[in-house]
Amino acid sequence: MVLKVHWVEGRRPQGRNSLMSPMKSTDIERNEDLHDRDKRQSGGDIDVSGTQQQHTIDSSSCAQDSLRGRDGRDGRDGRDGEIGQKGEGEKGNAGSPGRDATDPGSVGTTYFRWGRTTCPSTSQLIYEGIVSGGHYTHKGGAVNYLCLPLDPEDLQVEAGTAGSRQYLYTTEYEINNFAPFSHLHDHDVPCAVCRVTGRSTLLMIPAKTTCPSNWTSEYRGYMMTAHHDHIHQTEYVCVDENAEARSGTAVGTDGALMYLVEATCGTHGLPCLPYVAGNELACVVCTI
Ligand SMILES: [Ca+2]
Repeated sequence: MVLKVHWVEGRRPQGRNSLMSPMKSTDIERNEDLHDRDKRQSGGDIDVSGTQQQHTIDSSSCAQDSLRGRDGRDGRDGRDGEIGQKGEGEKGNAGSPGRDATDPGSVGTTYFRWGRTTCPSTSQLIYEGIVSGGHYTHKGGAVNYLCLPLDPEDLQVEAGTAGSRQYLYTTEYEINNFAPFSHLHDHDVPCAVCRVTGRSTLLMIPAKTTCPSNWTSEYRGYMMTAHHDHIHQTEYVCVDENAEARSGTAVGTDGALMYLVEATCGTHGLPCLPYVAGNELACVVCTI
């Protein structure tokens, strides 16, 4: 018996033994039907030209070589896909304008001018105030002097003295044997808060009356702080050389106090020359 098998050229099986792959009886019958139909239409066997070809296989040899072919190798990886389209998110809000470095109002700093109610021409007054601090006989509390405004405001208050508090007092100059400040003795100390624009770096230099080159001298004066033998400590501040006394205030009531500062030299002291024992230290406040 001779079987005639058809296949579509584009589907031709691969592998040497693929032609000999076992065929189901239904496939053989379908192919016989197709061949009979084609033969009826063409009047004979189909021409090998075109998209279909006709092959003749001896069924005895097919049965002999009907072993299953070897498995094919895995196919190669597919090519990378094309880059996707750019996403469409909402545009962010515009940023705030940058600061103009040439605008003198864009940078600045502030400082306390101790002993004065006004600011020098190099700065602007924010407010004038009262120098305040802890009582010179009190052991605790903070060391810094405060520049309290003349028009204080409160949040909630508990009327009366509660005991578990720090107490603030006005500050008096304590001046002995020092001519430039002799008129200030036992008077209250004022202060001013000054704003600098166009210069943002501030430095108080002790034992100097001049600023480094290119810096602006805001004011100069004398170093003052608490008495060396008092139990309450304070900070060093630079009191203006033309310090004023707060007018209309009580004199000699003590409270917080301010004393000038002398240098020492020799054993445990500062280096003698340039420093001189007994000389009152000056100071300068500089900005750039
Ligand atoms: Ca002295």
